[in-house]
Amino acid sequence: MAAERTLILFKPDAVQRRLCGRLLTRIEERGLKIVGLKMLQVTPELSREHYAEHVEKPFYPQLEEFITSAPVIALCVEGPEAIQVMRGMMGKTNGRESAPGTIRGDYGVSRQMNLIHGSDGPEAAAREIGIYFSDSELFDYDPTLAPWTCADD
Ligand code: IDP
Repeated sequence: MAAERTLILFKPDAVQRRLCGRLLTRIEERGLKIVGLKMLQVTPELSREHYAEHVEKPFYPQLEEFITSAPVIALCVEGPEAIQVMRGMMGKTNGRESAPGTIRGDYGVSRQMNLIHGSDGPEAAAREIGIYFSDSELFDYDPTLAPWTCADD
């Protein structure tokens, strides 16, 4: 199975609540590979670029206020079907509707402050990785654990 990349953000609530270590551990323990990672402050301009599809929606001003309220941690995560695997780990948008065992279902009850962003498809992943990472900030290295995490693929 070909490896796929996805853009993940640990949102300001995850940073403020000191949950980033737990979220990173979940991703690593699942067997996914971190190929890029950095902390940054999202600006209003970056927020509008990232959330272009939501800019006209009534909740956008609140979303921009939230996502710019503290730094985020951006990750590029790689693995077989990484986009869907991460969406499954994240759970539904609204923490109250998200199943126990998912990140949003285990750590939140908010629709807006839902801890984590993950690209929702291949086109979004390519676009979002390009927004947050330059080529030199993404790393190719030997996946030495791959025979132990996805040998049947
Ligand atoms: P997703 O993050 O689960 O893919 P999207 O619909 O793409 O969900 O929404 C982007 C982000 O906007 C959500 O993660 C959440 O933080 C925020 N959001 C979505 N819908 C609402 C809403 O109705 N009220 C407030 N914030 C919302």
